[in-house]
Amino acid sequence: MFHPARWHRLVPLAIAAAVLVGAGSNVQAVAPPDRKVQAYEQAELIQLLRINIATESDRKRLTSLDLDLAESAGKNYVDVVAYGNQDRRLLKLAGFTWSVLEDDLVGADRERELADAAYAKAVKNKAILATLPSGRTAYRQLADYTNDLASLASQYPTKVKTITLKNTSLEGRTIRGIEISRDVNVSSGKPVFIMMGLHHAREWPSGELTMEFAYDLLKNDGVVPRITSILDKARVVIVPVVNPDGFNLSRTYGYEMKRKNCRITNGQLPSAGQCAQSANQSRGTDLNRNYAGFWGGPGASTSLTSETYRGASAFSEPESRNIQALVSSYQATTLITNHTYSNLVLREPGYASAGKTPDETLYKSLGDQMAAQNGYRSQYGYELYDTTGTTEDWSYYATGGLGFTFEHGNSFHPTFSNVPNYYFGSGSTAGKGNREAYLIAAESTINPARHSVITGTGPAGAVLRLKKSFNTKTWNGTNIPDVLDTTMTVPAGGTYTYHANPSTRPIVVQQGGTESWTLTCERPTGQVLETRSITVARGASVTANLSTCAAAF
Ligand code: 0X9
Ligand code: ZN
Repeated sequence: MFHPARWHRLVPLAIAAAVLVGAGSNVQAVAPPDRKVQAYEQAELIQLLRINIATESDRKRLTSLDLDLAESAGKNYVDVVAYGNQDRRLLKLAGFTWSVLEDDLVGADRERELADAAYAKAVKNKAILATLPSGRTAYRQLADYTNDLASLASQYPTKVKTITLKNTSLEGRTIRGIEISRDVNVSSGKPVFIMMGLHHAREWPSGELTMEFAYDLLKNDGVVPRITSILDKARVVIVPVVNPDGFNLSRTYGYEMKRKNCRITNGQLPSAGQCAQSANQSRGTDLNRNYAGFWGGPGASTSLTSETYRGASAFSEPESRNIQALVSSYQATTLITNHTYSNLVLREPGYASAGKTPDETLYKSLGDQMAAQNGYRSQYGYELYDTTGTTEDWSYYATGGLGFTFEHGNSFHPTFSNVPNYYFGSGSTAGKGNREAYLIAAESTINPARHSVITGTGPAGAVLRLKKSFNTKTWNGTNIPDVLDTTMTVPAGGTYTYHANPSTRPIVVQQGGTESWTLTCERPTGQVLETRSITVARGASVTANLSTCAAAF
C-alpha cells in the first residue's frame, strides 16, 4: 500500500519537506509552476506513467517531487500524469524508471470522442438496449446538469425540491442540487443521504453516476419496492457538480485534465477568462484538500500549482464552504462523494497515524457491503495514500455521518459506454454495480441502528431545531468554527420522530466524553418556546415530550 510522507505532527511542513527532498536526491521539491503550460504550448506529450517503486523511501521521494499522482498505486508502483518533457526529466533526474500506460492523454481524449459517438449511434440504432435511467448516451456538459436538475424538479414537483448552494463558484456560477423524497416539501425529520460528484473536474463519471441515481429513484418510485421505501423513509440529496468552473473547463478541448477549481491568486476572484489562460493551467485549489478536518496535514501541498494544493486556509474556497453549509443543514447519516478512479470504496481515516475511528465496525461493514455490490475494494482512505482536508475528513468527524469516497473505474473519464457498466455492473456482476451500492447506502441511511432517534410529543406545526456548535481542528490545531443546524416541523397529530446523527462527535467518543444537541421547540416565526439538551448515542433512541412548548404554542 502507498504510505507516503508521514511526518510528525510537530515537525513544520517546510522542514519535513526539506528532509524528504534531502533523501538521496538534489531535485527541487516543487516542480516549476509552468511545466504544464509549457507541455500544452509546446505540444509535448502528456502521458500516464507507471513509476516503479522499490522501497518506502522511493515513495516518499516520489511524493516530494509534487507531480500529479494519478491516485492509483500498488505495492511496486505509483501512476503519475507527466506533463511534458520537464516532468519526465524530473523523474529521470530523481532516478526513477517507469512504463508508459498511456502515451498521449490528449490524443486519447480525441479517440474517446469518436468512441462515444459510435456508442451513441449504437444505442440510437437499438444495437445496445441497456441504457442509463436518463437514457443519456454521452457525457453531460455543465448546462446538461443544470437542465436535468431543473427538468426533474418540474416533472416531479412533490418529490423533488431544488437546492441552491450558499455561494456561487469563483467564476460566479450558481451551484445547484436536488432533494428527493416523498412529500419533499414537508419538513419531516427523515434521515438524509447526501451524494455528490465532480469535486475534481476531470472525473466526469462521478457526476454522471450521481445524476443517474436521481433519475433512477424518480423513475422507479412505485415500481421497485426498495426505491419506493427509500423515498418514503429518507431524503436523498444530490449535488452532481461541486466544482462547476473546473468541470466546465475540463469539458473543453485541451483542458481535459483540469482537476482543481479556478483559484488563480489566493484571496482573489479570477477575472473573466483568467482560469482558461494557458499560463494558469496548473493553478487552483484542490477542493478535496480544502475542508477543515486535519487541514494542512500530510498528503496536501502548499504550492498553488500542485494538483493537491490545500488552499490558503481551511475552507478558503466557496465550493468547499458550500458543502460544509449543505452537510451542516441536514441530518446526513450517510454521505458518498464520487470520484474516479481505482475501483475503491474508501472510509476514514484518511491518514495512517489517525488510528481507527470509533465507528470502525459499522463503518467497515457498510463499506464492505457496498463494495460487495460494485466489486471494488473496501479500505481505509490512507491505504491509497495519506490525505488531509478531504470531504469526509471534515464531514465524518464533524457530524458522525458515515462518509465514503467512491473511486470509480480505471481512468479519469473513459469512453462513455463505461458509465452504464459502472452504474449497473456488467459481466459477472450483471444487475449489480454502483446502483446496488447506492441503494445499500440509502437503506443504511434509514436504519435507526446506525444513527440516533429523538421522538416525543409536541405541538403540530412547531419547528424543532437541533443545533450544535463546536470547533473543528486543523492539523496545526487552529480552531475552525462549525455549526450544525437542522429543523423539522411537528406533524399533525403532535407526535414527532427526528432521525439524527449521534450527539457526540467521533473524536469526543474516542476520548470517552459526551456532547449534546440543543433541541429547541419554536414557533414558525423563530420564537423559542422550549429548550432541551439531548444526549443520544448511535443506535439509541430518546424521548423528549415538549409539554412546555405545547402549552405555550
Ligand atoms: O486524492 C483524492 O482527492 C482522491 N483521489 S482522486 O483520484 N479522485 O483525486 C482520494 C481521496 C481519498 N482519501 C484518501 N486517500 N485518504
Ligand atoms: Zn477525485
